[in-house]
Amino acid sequence: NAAAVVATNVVDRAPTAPPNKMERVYLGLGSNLAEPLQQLRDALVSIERLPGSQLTGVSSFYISDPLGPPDQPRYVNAVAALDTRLTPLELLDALQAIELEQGRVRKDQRWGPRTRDLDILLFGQRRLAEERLTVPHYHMHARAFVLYPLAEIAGELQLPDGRYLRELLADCPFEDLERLPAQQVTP
Ligand code: ROI
Repeated sequence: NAAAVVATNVVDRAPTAPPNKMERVYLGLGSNLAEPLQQLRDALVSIERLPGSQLTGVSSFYISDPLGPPDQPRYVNAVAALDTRLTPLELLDALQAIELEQGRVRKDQRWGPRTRDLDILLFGQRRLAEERLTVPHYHMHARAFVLYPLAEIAGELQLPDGRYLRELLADCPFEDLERLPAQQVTP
């Protein structure tokens, strides 16, 4: 259980330590196996329950052609906004636990199909280059299935490198994307 794992880490901090400040995080969600729509809905319910965190926005869901090997199903993609006091690595641990909740198996094939993929796209205005985590996500700048849903919930966004989301969108055609009607996300 992801929330329990993170809750333990949070409790382990010295009781006198001040809480981390809230930061706005954007998450990319993707799935192309085992009922992708339901995968995303379930992942959002788990994300909503993360300790020290509040889910503040979810984009529409989009159907997208696979980037990578074409012999795989189309994806469902979405972007969520999360306000969190978790550190980047605490959040990464929690997201990886949520990926595994439904039994995700990490496939050998690079860029192969996945049941549930949760990426940290942006973490406040931070730039991180750690072994386990690169932020901003290194492929987000040119992927329609990231940028268009992101624009729905954060149209005015400016990236840590100073570029505006709307500039990236201008160079990124809305091709191969199909926006689905608004989703109901309930536990
Ligand atoms: N392609 C699409 N359309 N959506 C994804 O979320 C996605 N995720 C991936 C790869 C395999 C690169 N391709 C994708 O990890």
